[in-house]
Amino acid sequence: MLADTIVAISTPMGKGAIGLIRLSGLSAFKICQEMSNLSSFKSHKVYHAYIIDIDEVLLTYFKAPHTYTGEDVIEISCHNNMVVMQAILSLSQKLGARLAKPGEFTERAFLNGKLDLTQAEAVLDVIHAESTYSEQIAQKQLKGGLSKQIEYFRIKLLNLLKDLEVVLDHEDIIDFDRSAFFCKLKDITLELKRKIKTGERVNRLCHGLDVALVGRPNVGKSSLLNTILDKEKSIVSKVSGTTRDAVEAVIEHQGIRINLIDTAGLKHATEFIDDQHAEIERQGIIKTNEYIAQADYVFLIVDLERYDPPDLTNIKDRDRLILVGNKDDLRLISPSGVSLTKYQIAAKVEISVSAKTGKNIEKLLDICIDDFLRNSEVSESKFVVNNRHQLIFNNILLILDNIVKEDDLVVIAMDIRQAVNLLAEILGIDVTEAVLDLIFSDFCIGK
Ligand SMILES: Nc1nc2c(ncn2[C@@H]2O[C@H](COP(=O)(O)OP(=O)(O)OP(=O)(O)O)[C@@H](O)[C@H]2O)c(=O)[nH]1
Ligand SMILES: [Mg+2]
Repeated sequence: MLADTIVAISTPMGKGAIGLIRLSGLSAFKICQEMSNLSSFKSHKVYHAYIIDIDEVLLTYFKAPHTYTGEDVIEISCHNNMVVMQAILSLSQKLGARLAKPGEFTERAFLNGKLDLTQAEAVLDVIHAESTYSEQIAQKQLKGGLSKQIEYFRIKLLNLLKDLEVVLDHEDIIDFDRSAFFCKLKDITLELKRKIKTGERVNRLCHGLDVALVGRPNVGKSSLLNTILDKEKSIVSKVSGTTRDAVEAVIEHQGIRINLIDTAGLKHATEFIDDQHAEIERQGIIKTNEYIAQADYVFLIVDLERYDPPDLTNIKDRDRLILVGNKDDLRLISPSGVSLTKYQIAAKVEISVSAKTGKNIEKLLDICIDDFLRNSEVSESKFVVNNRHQLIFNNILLILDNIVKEDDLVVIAMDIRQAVNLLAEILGIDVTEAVLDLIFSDFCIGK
């Protein structure tokens, strides 16, 4: 247990029914005795009490070590009024507590071995989750989703190291079966790579899929965005070139966040009229091409009312391309109506929709999510690989991939040991204070 006792308001600022103040540390219990009318408490019980001269409250005492931080914890549920809460906070400080830094309760949980670093990060992910999916993944990570994977690979590498050390200790009598050893190492590396890739895709899904709506002017990109959102977010008009600046919007579909970007219509080079608007339009199209390059999926929208083929020069990656024929409601009644096949564009999937009637709009959104989840490892994953993990994993893979070039068994053993240590670093073993400060500073005060 750390020597000092910390205190913080754990609920957001503002008025509300209940506010929570939390104390953790050696003196939490004593401070609570001194500021309330109660003198004895049993652990994990809630008491009706008075904080003297301040408020009528509910007090919960959690005796170490079975607490969130691993230390004695007191939670005070009072009226959620800033005057009341500040008064309790000041009184706690007068009695010996100090104000907690952001994330300090969770940092203490980590330092006291209640959570490893991937689980502490998961606490932050739960707080910041912006979709049902990302919240669920964070909960799984909190239960040890990534920790178990790391442990699995650590044991595999340690077993390999053990084999190697036996050879090193008895080099004169045991022959080293180099090919069998490298075969095992290769299998572990491949399995690790697959898991990392899955975790990275899960991370992508947690942040949301980026979907760019692109196509010729007037095909109905903005109309489609508005229909998906069920509100008039983007300006729609008969005038070609209505959208110039990208319009971004976020939706949740099947519990997953989708970041939609409505873009400026792609004009052919010959269509630019050299007036003062041309430069603005060109800028808009440069931006559109940037969105195309970055998006997870590109909805290439074409017009089914009349044939108007787009220029595909900047859409090279067909694996991310979903061909969307819009204005399906007009296709058969318009004299110039066309079918989607006439466009002859090779895309991952093609679908006819109508922004006007809403036909197939749900299906369109299902397509990209189902495609992303098609890999069952992603849909069943219980862990996420964030940027910090990714950097460490890259170093591990660099070491494992290079071992094969090494002849000296002592160096090979050292390299495997280093990979094992790096795996431990993901869990927070032997990480520097600077790394911890960086992670916990993202937390809110009181967590
Ligand atoms: N009948 C019908 N009309 C549509 C549909 N989608 C869009 N429109 C019409 O097509 C015209 C152009 O729609 P917009 O959504 O502004 O097209 P856009 O692709 O965003 O155009 P720019 O921003 O100029 O590139 C408008 O008059 C819409 O009402 C549809 O599904 N059916
Ligand atoms: Mg538009």
